Amino acid sequence: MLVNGKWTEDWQPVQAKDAKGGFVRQVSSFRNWVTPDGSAGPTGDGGFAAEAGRYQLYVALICPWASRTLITRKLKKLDDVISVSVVEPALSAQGWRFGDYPGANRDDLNGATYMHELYTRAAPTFTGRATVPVLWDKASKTIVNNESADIIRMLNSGFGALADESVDLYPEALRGEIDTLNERIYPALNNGVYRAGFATTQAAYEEAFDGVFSMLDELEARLAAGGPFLTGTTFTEADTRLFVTLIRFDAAYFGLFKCNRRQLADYPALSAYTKRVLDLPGVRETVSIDHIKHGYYSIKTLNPSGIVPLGPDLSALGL
Ligand SMILES: N[C@@H](CCC(=O)N[C@@H](CS)C(=O)NCC(=O)O)C(=O)O
Repeated sequence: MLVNGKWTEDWQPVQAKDAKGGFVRQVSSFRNWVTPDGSAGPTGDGGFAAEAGRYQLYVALICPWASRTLITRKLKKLDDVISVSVVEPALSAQGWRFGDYPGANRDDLNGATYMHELYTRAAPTFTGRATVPVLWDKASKTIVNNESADIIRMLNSGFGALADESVDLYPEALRGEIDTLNERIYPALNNGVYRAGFATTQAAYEEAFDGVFSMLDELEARLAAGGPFLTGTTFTEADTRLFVTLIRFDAAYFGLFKCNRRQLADYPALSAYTKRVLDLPGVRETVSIDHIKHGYYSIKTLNPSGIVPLGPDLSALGL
């Protein structure tokens, strides 16, 4: 991680634990918002007006949080408005790196080799982890925001007519229900798989594992009874946030993170739902099972040999 703007040690997956040995995710630190007129958003400072070509998303295709932003960019038809840069799937000793791995690219915009260089460009004495996603402002050469939950909201409504305004992923009438779903699904499932995978005690692992499968069981029942999406007929950000975890489940979390009571393939309603989301225009392009497998299985503390599994067979999803 970075300490006072200097890279200090080899990258480690877990740098913070709670009292019971549970994995604790770092809180995001850049919280400005792009708005149609550049006024300040719910947090941070103003000065980030929506403009075509002004912003770039830095992402990893292995990362579920970054993938939320990529899916939102596609669904809001912001491809020509916001550019994208993809890091290599394997975390290097200095964290995310730009390079020639297929599907990744070099950082033509800023000429950085590592993601952490962008953090120190934005904040020369930054202390913390250099995470993706990052929304970068080319005009003021700084990070607008590095919290995906914020970024998907600003891609939904901060770009006004530059985006497809007929698509609303956080509609007024469904906000209460979306917020409640997010607040339950994030700790139990989206982050729950990480808490299982990175637990350093048996008790922390078992607690996270139980939370993951109770939530999957609940969502299976919900989608079997209703649907086609979480809140009914409208696809919302709650679906984006659930999908990014489901699509990684059998390829990474079942094996590497020991979330192995059942596979996604054992849940008929959740499998059909995952395929439905994957088939929305543009979504499949945001998914790279190759990056997902290489990325997760490169985490040395969990997989010292670095061997990447050949399975599972994801042909039922068309992958
Ligand atoms: N709160 C952030 C979390 C992002 C996050 O944890 N990203 C991970 C990849 S999945 C990361 O970049 N980790 C690098 C590190 O921890 O050094 C968000 O949702 O945007």
